[in-house]
Amino acid sequence: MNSAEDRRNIGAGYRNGRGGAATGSVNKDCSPHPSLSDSLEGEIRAFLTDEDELHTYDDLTKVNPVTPTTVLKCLQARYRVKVFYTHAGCTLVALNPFQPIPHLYSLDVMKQYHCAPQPQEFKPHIFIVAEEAYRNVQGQLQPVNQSLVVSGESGAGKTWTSRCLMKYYATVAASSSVVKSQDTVEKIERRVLDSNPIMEAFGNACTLRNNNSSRFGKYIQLQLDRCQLLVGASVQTYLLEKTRVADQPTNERNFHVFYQMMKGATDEQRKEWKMPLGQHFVWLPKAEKTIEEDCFLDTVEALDHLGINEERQRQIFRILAGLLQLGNVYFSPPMNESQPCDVEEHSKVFLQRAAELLCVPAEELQQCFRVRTLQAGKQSVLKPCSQADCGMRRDCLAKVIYAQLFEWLVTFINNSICADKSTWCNFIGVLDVYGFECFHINNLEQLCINYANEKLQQHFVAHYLRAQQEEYVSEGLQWSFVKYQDNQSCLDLIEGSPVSVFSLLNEASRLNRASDANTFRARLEKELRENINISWDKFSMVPHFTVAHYAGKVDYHIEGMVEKNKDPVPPELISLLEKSENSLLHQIFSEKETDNVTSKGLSKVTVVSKFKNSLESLMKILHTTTPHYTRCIKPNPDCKPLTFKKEEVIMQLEACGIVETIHISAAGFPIRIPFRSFIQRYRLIAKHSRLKSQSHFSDLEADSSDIHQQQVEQVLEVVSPSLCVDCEKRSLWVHCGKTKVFLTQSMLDLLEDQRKKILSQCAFTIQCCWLRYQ
Ligand code: AD9
Ligand code: MG
Repeated sequence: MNSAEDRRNIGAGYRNGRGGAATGSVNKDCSPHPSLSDSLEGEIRAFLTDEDELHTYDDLTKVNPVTPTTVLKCLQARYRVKVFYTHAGCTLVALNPFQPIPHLYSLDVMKQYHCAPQPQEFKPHIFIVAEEAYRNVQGQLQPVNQSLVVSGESGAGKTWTSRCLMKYYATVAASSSVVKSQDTVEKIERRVLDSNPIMEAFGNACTLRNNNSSRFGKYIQLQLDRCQLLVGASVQTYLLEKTRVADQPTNERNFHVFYQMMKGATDEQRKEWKMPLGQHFVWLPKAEKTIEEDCFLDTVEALDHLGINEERQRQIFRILAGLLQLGNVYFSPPMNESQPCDVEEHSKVFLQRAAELLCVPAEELQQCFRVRTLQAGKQSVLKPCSQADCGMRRDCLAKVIYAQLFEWLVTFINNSICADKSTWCNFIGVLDVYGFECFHINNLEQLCINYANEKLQQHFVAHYLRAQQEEYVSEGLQWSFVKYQDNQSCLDLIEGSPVSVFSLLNEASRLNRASDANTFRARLEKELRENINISWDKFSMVPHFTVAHYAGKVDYHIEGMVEKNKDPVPPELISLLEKSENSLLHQIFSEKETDNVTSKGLSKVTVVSKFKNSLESLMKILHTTTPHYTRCIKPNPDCKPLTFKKEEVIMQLEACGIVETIHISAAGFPIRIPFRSFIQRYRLIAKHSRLKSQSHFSDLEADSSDIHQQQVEQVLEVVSPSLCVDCEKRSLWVHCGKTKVFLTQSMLDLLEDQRKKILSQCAFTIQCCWLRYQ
């Protein structure tokens, strides 16, 4: 290692991080230099982390040096010895073991963390985060709501962690509170936990990345009463991937609930749902694959617990069965263009079954797919749909029904678990949202997801910097913050006004004509070319744009983006559903005018506007809470137990901002050295200079902060005399707090240079004396 790098690394042991969590404490590595005769090499080594000890480091910010490589090595060493949690300053890093580790989450372990006077002294664990949040609510004079933000890529363990957090609170904050549902009396914590299997059955699916991938984001608020007992909860969901119901990516599956029905139905239900054994459904790919989540009884039991009665459940499952039948309906082109398409002969039976299950007239259902009603003044004109349009209208019907059914379920769950406002006073929110996504082909969904991640990253940065600033204040530093180059310009690009990707998308969506990808690309380039976060590959044949996100560059394909943003629903479909004799379907489509579906079928609010609004509400809530961050990491792409792939992990560390956190810490005074340690290490600089000038260094062993400050000043005077006379310049390099010296990396380099020079001079003198003596 070269000396410049050595120097850069030296201060890392003092970096700002979580206090008291490291078992392999680097402070011992930062012990003072014992005597002038120590060899320089030994001196440097003393500051670096011993690789054999890496697994003992409970906090990544204390690994020395803090670089992506050492951070990675530390995590790998810990994973090897089955330690899955590690602090990274104010963040917890959770590595997915991909195998059950029951003893890690047992009731006893929960109690241990809950009852410990200082849980932080135990090994890092998600329960530390949970307990910290719980005590934060409790311990304040003015209680403060808390948010637990769980992030990471698909399959990293966000949902697993969120469930774990909910179980923790359902255990340690269990109340005797009960709710009456039908003829049973349920404990509230049971209901809150039962919301999970329902939302996962309807909102999760088996994908290439994760057998139980959440296809929506969620923020659940656990409501606590004055005694800190759990008395209720409420759930907010974000951006359900409804396209999956009618279009499953290659080698992926539809939502779990369909497979649960197929596998778990009784003979009677099969008959009712028109799902004979062995029936092939186009929208149920990979039906032969069985996964843990395919348990129909678990879902039914949870629906029972939440108070969804048998009749309602029957209606729900009949609707779902109707959708599966729809997927088998195909259309054949007409003999001549003026005629509507026909339903293919072998599909007719499925259309008939779908109509029966959705409780709508089969003839009208068929007509809705085949014919479009155009309004020309007061007159309605019927226009036959093309074969492709018929298919699109069929898919659209399935998507709108599924999305509205999901929303109805979430509302029902909320009504069932939400406590009366008068009974709760604080909440702990758990946020489980999709991580940053960069696929081979990215479209509107990825743009929204990555935009959400930009928002969360901005929130994280602001919080992290605030935590730093608080330390400056407690140390009595008068210092205004160096502005950190944050991701605002990327957010401006995506959502800003007057022009941004979202505003241009909305503008194109409002135009009542088919959108052309190349025209939209040209418009983007014309309006946004000044923004440094957007670029285009001039030689690409595919209309696209590239956004430089904080986590990396992502290429977005434009084809279909405007149409997805409009998300139009033909009005005929809505009118048909309003007429359904399935009272649930009827209720969903007639009672409320949903955000995106009016009775005229036109989109009122575009997808990005709706998403932006819901995200803004979320951010408002997050800003009023104390956040706690958990970054889940997927150690290998194949979900193999206990397998650690370095390339995978480093990419995620970068994408989820761990490396960024380290960079941010370099924006202020990243090196904080307690006075005593500073003097012990650098007093030789002052002593050496005084020796030369034959003046005196106040080498007093004292606890007084004044004397310490004096000694620090004496050292600084030697290293850079000019700094001591120019206060303004000095304040950019170094500050003395009440107990610590705060340094920039450059100042530390200067000190280390000076120190090394003196040490080598001494070594040379000793060598000369030795030779002379011989
Ligand atoms: V996605 O963005 O919804 O596709 P998540 O939510 O990040 O993704 P999930 O929580 O579903 O991932 O975890 C994936 C799988 O990893 C789980 O189904 C578990 O089998 C496994 N897992 C995750 N965390 C743990 C753990 N702490 N212990 C054991 C775990 N297994
Ligand atoms: Mg998930």
